[in-house]
Amino acid sequence: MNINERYLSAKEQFAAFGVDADKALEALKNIPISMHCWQGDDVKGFEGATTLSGGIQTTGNYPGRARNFEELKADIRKAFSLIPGKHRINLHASYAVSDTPVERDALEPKHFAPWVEFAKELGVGLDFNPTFFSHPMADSGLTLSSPDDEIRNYWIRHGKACRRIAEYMGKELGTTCLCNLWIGDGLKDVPADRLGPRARLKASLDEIYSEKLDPRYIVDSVESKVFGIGVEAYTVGSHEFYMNYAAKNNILCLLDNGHYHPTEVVSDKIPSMLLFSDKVALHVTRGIRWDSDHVVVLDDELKEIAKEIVRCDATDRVLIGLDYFDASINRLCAWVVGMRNMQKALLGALLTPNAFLKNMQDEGRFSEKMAITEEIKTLPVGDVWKKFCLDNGVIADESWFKVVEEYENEVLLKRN
Ligand code: RNT
Ligand code: ZN
Repeated sequence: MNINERYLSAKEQFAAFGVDADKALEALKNIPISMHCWQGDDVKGFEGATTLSGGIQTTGNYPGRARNFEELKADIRKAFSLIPGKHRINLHASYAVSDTPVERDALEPKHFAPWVEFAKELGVGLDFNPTFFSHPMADSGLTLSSPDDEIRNYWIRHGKACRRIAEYMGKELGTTCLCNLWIGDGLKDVPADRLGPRARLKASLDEIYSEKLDPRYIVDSVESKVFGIGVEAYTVGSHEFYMNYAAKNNILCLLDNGHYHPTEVVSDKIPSMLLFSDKVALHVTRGIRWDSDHVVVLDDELKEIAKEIVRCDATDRVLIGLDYFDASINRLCAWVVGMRNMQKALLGALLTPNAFLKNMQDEGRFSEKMAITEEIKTLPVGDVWKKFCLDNGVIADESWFKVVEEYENEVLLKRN
């Protein structure tokens, strides 16, 4: 049987549960995922940084890392050719394109004009992040919460500059740019003062967000964390801190599913957040022990996150982005695996008879709900996925890896 025939057979099996597979394919096409540029170069950026600091770390030295704008663009282009549908690119301020070094507090839209041009060429949107790490002014481990006025003010100016850049990107590309703020601020050992740094962070954020920008072009979010590498005892920007800050200031919370306690899940947070705010943003990742940034695989929590997005009828209210960095494997492979997995999880959710199962829950038919939930786990989602790839002009099966391999041999290995 070819892909189309298998699809027709799968479609019948889903129809038996009241699910329309054609509709699922149409819906999936309209869910953009923001692909993080930083997987392409181990979060190094274009400022000549040799090490990554600020509570995060990449490990591995797989050959072929993108060393500059041209190489990163080429790699992104190649990765997109293996990912079905139209997506977005997520940038960090450390990826400014300039012949001469620019201080982070002096960044301007013009330093991102080449990225905007690239996004236009690909027909994709851009998202943005100020970069509060890998910088001498962040060496103390404290930025927006620093007791040092000079340091704090430097980073406040950086935050402001980045919001203007995000607004510019949104305006140029005609699609709202998510400007997400994450800082690694924290302490290695148990603090003597937990309140002070948080009070300073709050005041810094108030200044950064005091400038009113056009909501058609920029939407702001803040990202919390439970702990980071080297800041194990205390993180200034904790979940409670930012959830309250976001609610009171009408900005978005960004939930990174590598940033919570191991049994605390983001899937369960999504419906709660959606009851209180119009939108919520995600960094989809995979935490393993102390690391929060492994490549996204199709595991149970990813499926559960996707189910909540779909069941809450919130595919346009949850802004999905990926966030991980693995330097021990082919970096394009890491992108393609993560992006395709996010899409597979969404497809699985779209093919789930959600209304039917919800009804059983409401009617207390829990045995039947369990029986059906378990049976539908083996329905042929893969056949529908292949049809999606075929319809969107990308390789449907695992042979996409051959393309990555070929690119590795012809391009990446020649970089060193
Ligand atoms: C770090 C945060 C943050 C970064 C990126 C590079 O723990 O998840 O989002 O990964 O901004
Ligand atoms: Zn993140």
